[in-house]
Amino acid sequence: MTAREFNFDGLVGPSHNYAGLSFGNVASFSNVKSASNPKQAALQGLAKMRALAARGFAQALLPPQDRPNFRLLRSIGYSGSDADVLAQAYRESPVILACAYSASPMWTANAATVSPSADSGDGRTHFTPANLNNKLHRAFEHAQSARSLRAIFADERHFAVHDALPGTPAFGDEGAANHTRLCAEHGAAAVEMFVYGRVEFDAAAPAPRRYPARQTLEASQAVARLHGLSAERTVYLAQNPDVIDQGVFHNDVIGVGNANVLFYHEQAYADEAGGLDRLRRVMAGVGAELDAIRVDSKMVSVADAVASYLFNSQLLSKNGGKMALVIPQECQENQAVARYLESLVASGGPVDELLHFDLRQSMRNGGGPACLRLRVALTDVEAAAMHQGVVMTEALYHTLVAWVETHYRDRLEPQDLADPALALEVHAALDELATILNLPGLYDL
Ligand code: SUG
Repeated sequence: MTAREFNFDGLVGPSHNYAGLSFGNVASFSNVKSASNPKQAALQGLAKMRALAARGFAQALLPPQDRPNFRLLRSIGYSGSDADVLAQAYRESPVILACAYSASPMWTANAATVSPSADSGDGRTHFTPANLNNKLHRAFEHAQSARSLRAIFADERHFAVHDALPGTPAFGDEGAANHTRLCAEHGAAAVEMFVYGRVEFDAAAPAPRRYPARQTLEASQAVARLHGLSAERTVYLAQNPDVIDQGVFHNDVIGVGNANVLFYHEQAYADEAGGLDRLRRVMAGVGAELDAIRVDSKMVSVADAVASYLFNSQLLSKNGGKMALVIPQECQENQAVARYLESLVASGGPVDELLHFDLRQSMRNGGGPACLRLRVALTDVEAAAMHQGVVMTEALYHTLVAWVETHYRDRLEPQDLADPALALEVHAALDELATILNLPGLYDL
């Protein structure tokens, strides 16, 4: 069966801000409380979507989420009118107000784990929204993620959207950021590779000391079970805890896979040789041969990988068999990484083109090109069965640019989150967006 990989990019929401909420994510911590520019952030994301769609890659979007989360604020005791709730929360716990306002659903690699129909037990595409329970500001995303995915992938003959795993540390789940498919081509059965940072019920398993491991083995196994994956085609690899402690809070900060290619840093996994060996053997079972592009520390240090987001790139299959690497412009500003990329393209290997984008607004919160997209491989029949209003076209791009220009601020500072007008602006923007995307029941506004 042939299939195309759709990238569902997160449309950046109107309250994109820098609140330093993600301990273990170096960029988020370094830019705490600086002014953000939501308008520019949304336009940067849209420019990437438009350019990739124009190149013929299958491109769609996932909508932003309603903010602030008044349910969260009221559930912890703030009361009165919406304006009262905002004023009290800002006075007493501005960081919790920032959590309620975070536009973090823009990083849709964390929205869910996806298993296409070629891999799943019942021949449907399965989605498990990630509970993201390691961080308060992300732990309530899954409700709207499930709602959005169910609205887009409503046809139950083709799609199954599960509930998120229980929101408890044993099942810490960060979605597709720690998951990749390795296969001969997108429509073929694949090896699904899950990377975890710790094991809840094995105290002897490797775990980081300084920063949290957000993904557990138990969560990855539960997702594989829910999706009906075959045990022979599923591989679980432990992340190297030392790189988590250097700011690699998701595996997609240090490795990316596409088709039969795994592009990764030598320090990414706790047991590199054993892991690759297992992948090679299991991939042989699906008729695919692993093409491992290994970057060693002498070429690019872990610090340079984290600063440039070299591995948070998108590897996209082009017609003709070669791949393009979608990178943030920070990769070209880092000398070691820029030098490495030149050699990569010149090597005659699978990557023959670099596509770079200015995603600075997202990067300042630790979100590169790969964080901004959720991959969903779909057959033509499945692609026709999903909701079409979210597929990126030139017309939708222009409509959304006009919508952003109308509704988004170009500067947001921490104190602006207390302004009741901002909440009304977000509501008005999302109300109109639901109409633009032809998803009338999308929000419970
Ligand atoms: O979860 N940053 C996000 C970045 C997510 C990147 N995603 C992937 N690697 N797939 C996170 O750490 C920062 C929010 C703030 O500090 O305001 C934040 O949530």
